[in-house]
Amino acid sequence: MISRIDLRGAAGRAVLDSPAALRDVMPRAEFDVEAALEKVRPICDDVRHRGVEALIEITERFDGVRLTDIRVPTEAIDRALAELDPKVRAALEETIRRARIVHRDQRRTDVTTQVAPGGTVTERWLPVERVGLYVPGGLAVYPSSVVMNVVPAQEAGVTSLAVSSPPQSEFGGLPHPTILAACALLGVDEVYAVGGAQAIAMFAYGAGSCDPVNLVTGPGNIYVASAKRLLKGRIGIDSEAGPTEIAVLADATADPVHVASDLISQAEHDTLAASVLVTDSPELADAVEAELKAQVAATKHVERVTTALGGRQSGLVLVDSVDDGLKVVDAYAAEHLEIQTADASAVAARVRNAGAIFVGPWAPVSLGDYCAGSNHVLPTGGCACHSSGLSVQSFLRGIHVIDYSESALAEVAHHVVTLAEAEDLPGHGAAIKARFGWAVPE
Ligand code: HSO
Ligand code: ZN
Repeated sequence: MISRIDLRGAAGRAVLDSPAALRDVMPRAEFDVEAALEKVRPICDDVRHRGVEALIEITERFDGVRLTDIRVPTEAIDRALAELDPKVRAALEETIRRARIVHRDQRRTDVTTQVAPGGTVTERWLPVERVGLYVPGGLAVYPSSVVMNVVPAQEAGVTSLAVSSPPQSEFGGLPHPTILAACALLGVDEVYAVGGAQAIAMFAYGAGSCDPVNLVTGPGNIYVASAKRLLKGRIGIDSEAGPTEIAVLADATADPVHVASDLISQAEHDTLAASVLVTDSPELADAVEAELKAQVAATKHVERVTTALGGRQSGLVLVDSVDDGLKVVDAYAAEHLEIQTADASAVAARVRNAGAIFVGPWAPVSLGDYCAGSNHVLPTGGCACHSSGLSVQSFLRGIHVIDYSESALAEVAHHVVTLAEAEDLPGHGAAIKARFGWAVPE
């Protein structure tokens, strides 16, 4: 059911030595955000022009719920917390506690650099003023994702924070109660019962009681990703999150039972989820394949997992050595990368591209999804080559503050004028000369 890619021997070497060939050979899901734009554009335009009225109509069409108000009443949020299973509450509180201590340490301090006597540049860090956090519904009702979005925003100092999540008919047209309960635990009381592309448009343009936001974060389906692409610029976005991915780099020391269960753990999210094992041990590959068969048969979401593991995005990749395996995982740039090899820390230290790295047998991705303290909103689709997961930094802006005295400007004035002339922009030079009686100080 899971395909194999053999990169051993001379033929494999040719692929491994060419980053482009390696990228082509690695499995990846089709996630065509561009193709969804045509469906999403009229929805966003409608919300822009007709606001709440459009939101109510679109929500009725897509979610089968006729909203009386887009905003979730405070009493409903409080009730969801009161009715939350105490065990789930305790687990969420621990998730929040751990996420807070990690994200608090990510805060930035302003840095002032003395460039010359009397001349300084300061990078001043300020939180984004207003943020919209999207929380999906449907297959993916994840209160843990509420924590992963809200905690870094709060630790960054964001003071205006709204959450939106689709209404569910079986919960009286409100977002899922565990989502509301998580909001209550985090002290978020501005929640909207709006989902999909229309929620992103509501955040971008504002509608009714929802003021426009500056930044939208949070995962979602292809329509949410597409709306983020469309509205980027008007709003900031975190990323266009695609289906989840796990890559495991393992050698003969890895336990096939653990490797198989970790591969299944992420395949459980989505039929498009990717589970990739990279190993230099054919014996491990065989044992993992056998384990997958046994464990998949017993797993709850058997159809979803079977489709994900059998999809072109998943596979077992055979290499000659862990060094070659590192080339493969770097080319793949997985959202989650587990290192299950001898001396896992040393191998992990050599990885260049991954959203998050899970080191050794006791740090499975499931731990990071919930209780490691790290963030689980991570770059997918190879974006780990250029992007990071959600963190406090995602909610900050660094403003450069330039403060020069007269003598500090005088010292460098002739260089500014020279460069302005070289770029045929004499007006730039004139702005300097005007300050010194039109004679540039030598
Ligand atoms: N693995 C998902 C996050 C998640 N897992 C939420 C469970 N709940 C993407 O990182
Ligand atoms: Zn997960």
